[in-house]
Amino acid sequence: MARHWQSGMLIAIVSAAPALADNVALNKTVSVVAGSESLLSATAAGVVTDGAFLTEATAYSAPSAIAGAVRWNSGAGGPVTLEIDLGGLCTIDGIIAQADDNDSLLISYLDSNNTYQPLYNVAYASTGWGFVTRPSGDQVTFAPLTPVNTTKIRITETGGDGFYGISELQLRGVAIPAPAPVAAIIASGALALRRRRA
Ligand SMILES: [Ca+2]
Ligand SMILES: [Ca+2]
Repeated sequence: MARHWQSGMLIAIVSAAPALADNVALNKTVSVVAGSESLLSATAAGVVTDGAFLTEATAYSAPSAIAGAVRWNSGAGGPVTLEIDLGGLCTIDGIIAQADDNDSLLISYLDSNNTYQPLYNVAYASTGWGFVTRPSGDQVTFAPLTPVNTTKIRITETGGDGFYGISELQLRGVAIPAPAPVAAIIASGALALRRRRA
């Protein structure tokens, strides 16, 4: 009887976890943490997480791209680093990025040792031009990722024509509840188990 109760409790804990379906980057704060002198306009960095895509193949210098993307020329100054603060610990297992076609960008995540680790390469797009969504122009398909837990994401350039731009980054994931209550539940469950076995 006691064992059945323990199993039920564990199932309840597991099933309470929401599915990794939400865009946990939506409307999160975006900062230019390096290379601000290279920006081509004063467009607010928050366009990267506002949930809005440009029309596929929007030209790099089109008015909608100037308004809806963070664009920079790394030849004019230092490389740009954008940082997204997720506002708490999240598990992430998928990504969508819309960026200029002829560049590659590295998306990194902050690990538990406070070090940025590679998460996803926004690759040079072999088809299309202007702003192109990776992995799919349908703008809804997430590229699968090996799940990671993180609080911050960074975007850096890795190659291209010097004129970079990113208009949208979406991360499929779920916010992780504050650790203390969960740890307390597990600890109390383990304690109860030890008492029953004693
Ligand atoms: Ca956007
Ligand atoms: Ca480019």
